This record gives sequence, C-alpha cells and structure tokens, in this order.
Amino acid sequence: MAYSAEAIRNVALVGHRGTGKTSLHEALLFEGGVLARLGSVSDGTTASDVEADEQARQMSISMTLSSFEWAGRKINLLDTPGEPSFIADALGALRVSESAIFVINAVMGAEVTTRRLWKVAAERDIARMLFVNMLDRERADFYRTLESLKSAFGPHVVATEIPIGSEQSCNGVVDLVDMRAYRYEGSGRGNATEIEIPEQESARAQEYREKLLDEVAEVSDELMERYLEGAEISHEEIVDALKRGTNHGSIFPVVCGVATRNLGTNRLLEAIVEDLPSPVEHGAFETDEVTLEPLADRELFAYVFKTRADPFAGRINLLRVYQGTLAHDTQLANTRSHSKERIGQLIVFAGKGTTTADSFGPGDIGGVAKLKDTRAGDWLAARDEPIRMPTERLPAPVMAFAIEPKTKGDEDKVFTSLRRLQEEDPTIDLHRDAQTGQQIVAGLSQIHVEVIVDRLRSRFGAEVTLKPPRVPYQETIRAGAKAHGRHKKQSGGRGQFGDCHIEIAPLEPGGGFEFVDRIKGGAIPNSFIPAVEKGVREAMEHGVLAGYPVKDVRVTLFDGSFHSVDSSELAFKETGVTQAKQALEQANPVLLEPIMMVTIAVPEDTVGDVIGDLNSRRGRPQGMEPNGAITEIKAELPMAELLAYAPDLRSITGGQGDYTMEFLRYEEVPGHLVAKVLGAAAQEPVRA
Ligand SMILES: Nc1nc2c(ncn2[C@@H]2O[C@H](COP(=O)(O)OP(=O)(O)O)[C@@H](O)[C@H]2O)c(=O)[nH]1
Ligand SMILES: [Mg+2]
Repeated sequence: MAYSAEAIRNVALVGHRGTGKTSLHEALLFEGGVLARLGSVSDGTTASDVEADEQARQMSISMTLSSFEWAGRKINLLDTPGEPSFIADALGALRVSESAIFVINAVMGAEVTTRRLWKVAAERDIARMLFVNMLDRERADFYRTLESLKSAFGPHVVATEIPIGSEQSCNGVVDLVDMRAYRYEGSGRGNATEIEIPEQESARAQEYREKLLDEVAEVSDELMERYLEGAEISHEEIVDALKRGTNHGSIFPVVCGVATRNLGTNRLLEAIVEDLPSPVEHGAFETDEVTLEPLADRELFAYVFKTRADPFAGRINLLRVYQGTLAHDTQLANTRSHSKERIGQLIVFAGKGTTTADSFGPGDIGGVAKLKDTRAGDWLAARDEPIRMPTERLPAPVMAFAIEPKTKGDEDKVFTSLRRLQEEDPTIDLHRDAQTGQQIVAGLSQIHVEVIVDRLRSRFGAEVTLKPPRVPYQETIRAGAKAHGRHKKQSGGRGQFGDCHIEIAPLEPGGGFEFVDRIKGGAIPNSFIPAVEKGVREAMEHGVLAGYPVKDVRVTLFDGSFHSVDSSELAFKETGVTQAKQALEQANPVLLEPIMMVTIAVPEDTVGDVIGDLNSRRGRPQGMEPNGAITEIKAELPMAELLAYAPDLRSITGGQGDYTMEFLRYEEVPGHLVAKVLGAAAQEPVRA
C-alpha cells in the first residue's frame, strides 16, 4: 500500500564535506530501527558510502536514498556529497525534497559549500533545519557556531535546543520548546533519559528560550500581539508556529548533537516528523506550464532525479512522484524521448538492503529498475506531455584530460563506459577535441577525474591513461587588414577561377565571428558568396600563429570578380581560405588564453601561503572574506596556471583547502610567455 502524501517527509542531508552527514544518516537509520548496529565512516561500515572508492576516500561521491517508517510517517532521507566536485547530487536532492537538514561542524561553523547550498535551498523555497554536529570535538562551540550561522543565514536562525556540557563532556541536550533535558549514555538505541535541567545550563536555557519565543511570535501578527501584551503562549501554539514558520523559510530551527555517538538523533527524528512539512503542507509543484498536486487519483507525473549505472543490475533510476500514483506493471510515457516505458519493479531502499513496493503515492520517492530509455532529468507521465524542470545550474567541467585506452582496440569499451558514468553524473563532459581529434574527458577537479578513472577500471574493467590537459588557447587580431587575391587554375578542360577582396577587423572580446557581404553590382554572383564565407570560416578554425581557433573578428567581403565559365563554388571557397589567412597574417595576430575566476576556501592561517602561491601563478586576488576559521579568497588566474593546482593547494593547506573555478574571459597571453606556448604547440601540433 502506498503511503498517503500527508505521511511523507522528504529530507535531504546537505552541507560542507566532512560535517558528518553520512554519520548522521547512519545514526538516524540506526535510531529509527532500520540498522541493527551503528556503522562508522572510518570503518567503512555505514549504510551510505557503500562504493569502494567512497570508503577508500572516506567521502561521499553519490547520493544515497534511504526510506523508512518512523512514528507512522515514511521518511525518505537523502545523504548527499559535500565535496564540490560531486555537488550535482546535492543539487539533485534539493530538487526533490521539501526539506533539508544542514549539517554543521561545531568547530568550523558555516563553511563554503554549506553557504552555497543554502542559497540554492532558499531559491527553491525549501524548509531548512540545522543540525550542529560534532559537539564532542575539541574546540567545538555551539554558541559561537550559532553566531556564525546567524551571520551567514540571517536572524531567523534560532536554537530550539542547546547542548549540555561541551567538547568531550557534552552528554545531552535541553529542549527549549518543552524546557526538558535529556542525557545520553553510550551510543545504543534508546540511549536518552530525561533529567532535570542541570544547574549550570538553566540560566542559558532561559535566555535562549526567550530568543526562541521572540522568533516564534513573529510567525503571525496575532501571536506577536499577544506575546507583546505578555500573554502566555501555549506549548501547542509554539509547536504550531515553529512548524508553519519552518515550512516556508521564516524560521530556521537549530538542533544539535553528536552523530557518531547517536546523541540527539532520536530528537532529530522527532523533529523531522513533527516540524518538517509533508508534500501536502509544502504545497503544489508549479512550473510555468503545470501545477502538480500531491493527489493520488490525478494523472501521474514523476520526475527522475538520479540514474545509477550498475554493470550487473543495470540501470536504476530514482524518481519522485509529484502527482498521481506510480504503480508497478504499468506503461508510461517518457516525455523527453516520447517513448513508452514499462514500469517493472518498484524498489524501496531500506538501509543496507532493498525491498519492493506495488506503488508509490504522490510525494513519495523511490527507485525503478531496468527502464530502457530513461535517465536523470526525465519525466515519466500518464500521457506524453512535456514538462520542463528548471535546468540545474551545474558548475562547468574545467579539468580536462585527453583519455586513451591502455589496450589498443578498447576505444569502444572505454567510450561506452564513460557514457554510462556520464548518465550518473551530469558534470562529466565528454567530447572529441576538434583541434586534435583527441577524446577529451573533463570534470570539475582533479579528484573528480580521478574518481572517473577509478570507476572505469573497477566497474567496467577499462584501463586508461590520461594526458595532461591542453589549454584551449585562441587567436585574435589587434589591427585591421585587407587582402586581395585570385584563385586560378588552368589545367586542361574547365578552369578554376575565384577572385575576392576582403577586409578583416577586430571585434569586441566575446564578439565571435561575423561575416559581412558588401558586394555591389554583382561583382561576385550571390550564389558564390556563401562559398567565400565557408572558406573564410574554415581559415578561422586554425589561426596563423599556432593553429588555434580565431575569435572576435569581422570579415567583410567588399569586391571581387568572376568568370562566367571557370568560376565555381570550390574556387571561391579556396580563395576565401587563402585571402583570410593572408589578412590574418597582416592584422597583428595575438594569442589569447582563458582566465578563470577561482574561489578558494582555506583555513585562516594558510591565507598568506595561498596568496603567495597565487602570485607565483600570475594570479590577481579579487577579494577575501573571512568566515569563521575559513577564509574565502577570490582570484583571477590563467587556466594554464591551474592545471595542477589541486595537489598543490592540498599540500599548502594540509588537505583543508577547497576551490572551484569558472571561466571568466579570454585575455592576451603576456609577451614573455608567447614563445613558450608557441613552442609547446609546435611540439604537439593542434592541427588535425
Ligand atoms: N567526533 C566526531 N566525529 C564525527 C562526528 N560526525 C562525524 N564525525 C567524523 O567526521 C568524519 C566525516 O564524517 P562524514 O559522516 O563522512 O561526513 P560527511 O562528509 O558530511 O558525510 C568521519 O571521520 C566521521 O567519523 C561527530 O559528531 N563527532
Ligand atoms: Mg558523506
């Protein structure tokens, strides 16, 4: 039987890498009775992070869905990666969840990825709760962390719990709604006992309850009025206002605990079912075209948000039902490919194993195996009506490598395996380099590409070598020039004649290529002009300096002549190529390199070293923003200086630094470096 939409809670666990999301996911499943014992990340025994590479790296790479029943509700919990290279899965989870729990490291406060995902959650109107984790760690400080969260996310971040004790001696929490205290012993299930609020926390508990009430009262005018008049606000009113305020982001409750000790997790489960919204409470899903209501008897619409490529089990798709009921053994339309899909088994991911279901009701999330032509981003629907989900703004894959199979003849295997991995991870870019003919695989970072290569080997048995990425240089011109010439061939039979005058001029950066036809009086017949343009465009594919594409130029064809018998398209195309090259030679051609905007998050005490290193890479710092123990540095750097940045940053920051980069613009390569680039291009010609 499907769960009613009122009983469902879809919750994404998100936040910076290493804040304890996977450990918290584990503790919630354990406390919820799904797991028999509490696994740990360090032993590689958790219910998420089950891939060998996730365990080896002690880091989540893909999202994990776990569904279980608690207090009569069905909780669909999505554990997501915090590492920026795998952010696509965190974004995907935030697409299909009404609620997110932001997991915070109580030593570090609001870290970079956490802030980034907060912005996304805010744009999507997701109910947000914060779990301040790792209270047992040295230098952990709940109150300092709370201040950091307020300064990052605004005044509506408010504690509904405070810890008892700190660091090693942290052993419980005080609930500020009920004013009740709980002590935890050991990490077993049911490890909490209610106690009196300890003497040393009681003043603080009062103080923070007041702050909570101030916030709660703001949820409605009526409540605020009574609150200001000094009227008693009842327990039910507080609970109700908290829930309403949380649903659409006017309150962000903060709870706390220690995931690895299962401390505070029973209360978090309680908060998930009591304070976070169901799909019904959160409201209909609306796009420009449709409104989908979480009603069981309406037409079905389900959105596929994740595809997993398993070499044995085949393809598994995770989907969310927005409207109607998804039943097994039915036929549906894929609204992208317009093909029909047979829905076979419905899969419920329950901790370490799976079970099956007959149907998923509206608002529910689950898995479907063996669809033939469906992948992440698709809609399955009762009828073939396309719906657009807003497109995900994914970071650009900037770390590119040329990839080659170690064994000759394995090209197809490598390529199809890469395609499978790409279905799973939309931030992988695969293309053939037009300049070199090489098969290029690009990811977001060094780690990302390493993971791809590892998975090619471990999942598909495909061994590959990577060649250093090549910087996509470009060429442009700094002056105007004219060229005139004829293409003539007279070798018996019909001749070849084409004649044109062209002028080349620089365009603004980003101007691309323009071709202007200013032929008057039929000096060249209209039918040959496209041929000239074709020739000119061909010449622009490989510039005269080092064969890199030429950008930001306008070519004007302003005169020419033809021969009524010997002129042909081929002749005009040829003359277009030659004249364009000649004009380029005389137009002061220059080499351009891509400049990236890099955002680097590093521990405060390494900022000096990181900036020093940026300077040695021709970096131009654009600003710095301290944020607790972490400082965010923005800088512009040439891509050529970033090819091996990841390992260097790792070593400068003792593994603590993170960065992302985005393409900004092209700039001229400084004079003293041009010879080096041209030399390298000559070593490995870019011409196909
Ligand atoms: N001391 C302590 N360590 C924790 C806690 N939660 C997680 N860890 C450890 O922190 C590391 C990162 O945890 P993990 O759950 O993988 O973080 P994620 O990247 O957010 O999923 C692991 O070594 C965990 O054992 C906690 O509450 N206290
Ligand atoms: Mg994790």
